[in-house]
Amino acid sequence: MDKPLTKNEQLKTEKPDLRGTIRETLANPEADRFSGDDEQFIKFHGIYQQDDRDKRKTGKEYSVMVRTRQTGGIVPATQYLVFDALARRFANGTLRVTSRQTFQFHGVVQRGVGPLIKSINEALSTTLATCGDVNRNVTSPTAPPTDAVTRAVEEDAFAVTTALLPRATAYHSIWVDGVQLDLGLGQAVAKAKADQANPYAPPPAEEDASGASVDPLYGKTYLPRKFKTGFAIPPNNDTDIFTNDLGFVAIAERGALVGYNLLVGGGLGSSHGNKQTFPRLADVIGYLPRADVAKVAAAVVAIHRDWGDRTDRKHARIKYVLEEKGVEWFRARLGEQLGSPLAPAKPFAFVGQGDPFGWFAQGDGRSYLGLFVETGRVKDEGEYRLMSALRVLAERFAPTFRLTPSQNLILADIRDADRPEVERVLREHGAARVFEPGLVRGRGMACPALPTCGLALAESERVFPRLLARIEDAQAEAGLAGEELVVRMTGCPNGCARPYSAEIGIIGRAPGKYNVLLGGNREGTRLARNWRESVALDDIPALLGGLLARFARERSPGQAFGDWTDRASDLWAAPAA
Ligand code: SRM
Ligand code: SF4
Repeated sequence: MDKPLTKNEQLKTEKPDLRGTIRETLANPEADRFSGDDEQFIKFHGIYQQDDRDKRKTGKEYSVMVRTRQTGGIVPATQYLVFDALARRFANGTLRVTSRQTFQFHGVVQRGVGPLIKSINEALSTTLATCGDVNRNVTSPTAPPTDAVTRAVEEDAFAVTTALLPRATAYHSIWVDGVQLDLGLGQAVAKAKADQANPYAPPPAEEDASGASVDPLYGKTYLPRKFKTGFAIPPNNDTDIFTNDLGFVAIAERGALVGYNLLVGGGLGSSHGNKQTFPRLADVIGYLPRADVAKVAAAVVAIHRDWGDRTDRKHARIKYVLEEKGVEWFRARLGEQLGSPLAPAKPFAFVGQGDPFGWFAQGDGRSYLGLFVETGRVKDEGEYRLMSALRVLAERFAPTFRLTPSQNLILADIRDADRPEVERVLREHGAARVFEPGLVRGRGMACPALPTCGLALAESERVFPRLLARIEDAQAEAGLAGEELVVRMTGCPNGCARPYSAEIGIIGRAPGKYNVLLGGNREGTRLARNWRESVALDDIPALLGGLLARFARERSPGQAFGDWTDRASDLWAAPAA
């Protein structure tokens, strides 16, 4: 007998416009939450219903998380100022830089969600399809486009964003047309609007014979599951391109972008104890000329739409289609979609990943500044007032904000002459730590986990800085101070801070207990594997300290920790326990 469709599939089939009763809930001053089916619909609009897990013992306190869309992490200063004001007015006073180059607002109260989303749209960003069974934010290298190849890749990232944006009309009628703008923000929003063209203007909806609006790519039931797209420019793999469902690796000839190698089938989410689920790196499918990038992106999405598993959400990502049907099968389906097969892939190689820190000349009388943002959280806390400092910098110097895929920040397009003043503002706000994090903290990532994430099994963001400091100490004791080490932590095996593509991955299993993964590499081309299971948080530094000391003694010249652990066969002799 055929397996039944998942509940989410039934919902999408019954109510393809994804409106539910969202508008009614917004209009009801008594409602403190979205409920029932609306909890699923709001995800397509970039919203997650959450509750503060620290307070559960005394009753659930609801709020929502809202995620924006920022292709390539680009945020104009005027738009940033609107986000800053919104975070302070309607959310918890912080902005979270995510591992996919977007901003998240946490703790948004019910009465604030309407004006917040309306203002984000008025400031020419959007929250449309930043969650849900659709293509999410398109990632792209973060350094400002100071050369022709980077500029061209950035353009293509926007072209693919537009090609893969759903054309659902509900979003705009609910959040943009149906909501009153918060008047206090009128001036800031007007400035943001005047500053740029709208990069996320929805493509026009199409109608079927009955006059109902249909989405030509997603149809009525969208995708079986989330879908993620990224771009990378070798030799830097800062977007961790092999972890995406769909990846484009730039191929340049004589300083010009000529096309892309296509990667399909990456994804990291898995569930403890469920062998049907696993992290996977993408396969290299072939080469396409630059002009075909949007067409090929839509064709890959269509294959996921038609072949992904709609009977089991844990098995519904395109990575399982690739794993089970194989690369040759995929190439043949893609050839059918496009009318001809792709050419063979061209050679490419990555040498590392990670963000630039400090000042860099753009070559046009302007500079960019790479800033370390601890666990991606832009906030004011005690003497450390990064949130206020960034507001002052946005107002005075109007830099372009570029969010990185490692949860850091680049301030670009700053006049060379303004460098000292920019530095002074940051130092005056107690934010000196943003300048030189070193190659352990600067490469580290942690997901939000508790108290906001409903899926967290253990802490992550809140314990990560202290844990990393202790790992740094252990590294120094082993005589390795200052060496690069990629450590990433998550509160569950979903993999939001990409621990499976780190040299050391630390993954929550239960409160205070973590699996430790080793063997990934800095290039992001090899997955880390489970080394020890259910280790107490406090025991992790000593466990890693022993390994680092051995690594310092035994490694070959220049060998990286991840490469050493991958090859030290005795480390893997005993089963993970
Ligand atoms: Fe994620 C679900 C946070 C990047 C795999 N992710 C969630 C939710 C929404 C929890 C939920 O469903 O209720 C988390 C919200 C927590 C909170 O309080 O903010 C959440 N994911 C994040 C962010 C904010 C982590 C971060 O440290 O920055 C990232 C937002 C990205 C963005 O701006 O779009 C984020 N999530 C990722 C990544 C990394 C990436 O895409 O590069 C992954 C692994 C790659 C992948 O998709 O396979 C990832 N998130 C997941 C999964 C597992 C999906 C799967 O195939 O099994 C879930 C759970 C789910 O979808 O059911 C999830
Ligand atoms: Fe939540 Fe797990 Fe993602 Fe962390 S990895 S944000 S705990 S879903």
